[in-house]
Amino acid sequence: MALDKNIVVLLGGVGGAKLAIGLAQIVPAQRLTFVVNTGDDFWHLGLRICPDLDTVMYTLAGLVDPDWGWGLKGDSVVALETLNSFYGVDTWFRLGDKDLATHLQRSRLLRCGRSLTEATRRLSKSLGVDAALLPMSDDEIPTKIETVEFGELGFQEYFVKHRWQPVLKSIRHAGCERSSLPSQVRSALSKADIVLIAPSNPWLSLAPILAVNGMRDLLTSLDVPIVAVTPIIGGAAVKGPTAKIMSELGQEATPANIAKFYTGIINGFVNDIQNEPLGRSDLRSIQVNTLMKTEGDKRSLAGATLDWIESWVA
Ligand code: FO1
Repeated sequence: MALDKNIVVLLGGVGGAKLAIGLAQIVPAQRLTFVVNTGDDFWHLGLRICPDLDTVMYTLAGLVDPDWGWGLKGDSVVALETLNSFYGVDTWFRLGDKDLATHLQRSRLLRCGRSLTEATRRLSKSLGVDAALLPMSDDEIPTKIETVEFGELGFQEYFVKHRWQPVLKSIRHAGCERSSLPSQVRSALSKADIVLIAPSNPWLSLAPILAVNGMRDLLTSLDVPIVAVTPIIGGAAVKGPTAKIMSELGQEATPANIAKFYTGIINGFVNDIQNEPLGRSDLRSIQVNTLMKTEGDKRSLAGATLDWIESWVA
């Protein structure tokens, strides 16, 4: 099963990390590259916070908090509570005491002139992550959400502070036109035998990756399977605002609309057994269980997806 194939996965945070750990259990680490959304990143309390990179890194390192799906298991928030009680700082974004070590070290490396790619390499190696973990860009490309109630919000203000309740009007990727792909992302994609798009939110997690200058052109130039996994199961998102955003953008939450989002990029689609068939003759698709509740589910989805893709060329 795909043991000799180079696999590149494009992904966001919690949903993407579930597929990532499934893949990491069956594919040799040197064959796996994860290209992670950094549109959610922000400077906060003087620190560079990269939630999706950290979620994937902690998940692969076996350190992630199993209840939240992000942050470190067994963490506390003494520093944050002290910041609030001593100095009255607003602590709407929960930064755990242990988690702070990652943000401090990353921020230190960035301030010393290291790129985010290099800082991420050092952090992930230190935590024993053998697969390559790459930010989508070394440039800051913050996702901005235009809302009905509050006008434009920074991503984490929208997602965490307002718990993704404001009605979304549009999304922009600030500075994407001046951005570039890290050479490591270019090189990994150029050598890829298979590209997977994880079941992350297409609008919030994948659109930022596709917005990096050169990414769409690079993907469309590849002559390999590029396969997306549905984040919509039975008309709803497993977690998070995918279905809500689709409705606010005037779209029904169907797998067909997810596949449509990736038009021109994907040549395969993993649909869920609970969904209606895609009904498209121009796109290969398979229906399997995509709900990843247990470690077995994550491994099974990764395995079924790779076996299916390999059967295309068999
Ligand atoms: N998500 C929350 O819902 N509330 C938080 O306070 C929060 C803090 C946080 C700190 C570090 C980190 O790496 C992630 C954190 N997340 C939090 C998750 C994260 O902001 C979102 O899940 C993603 O950005 C969306 O993929």
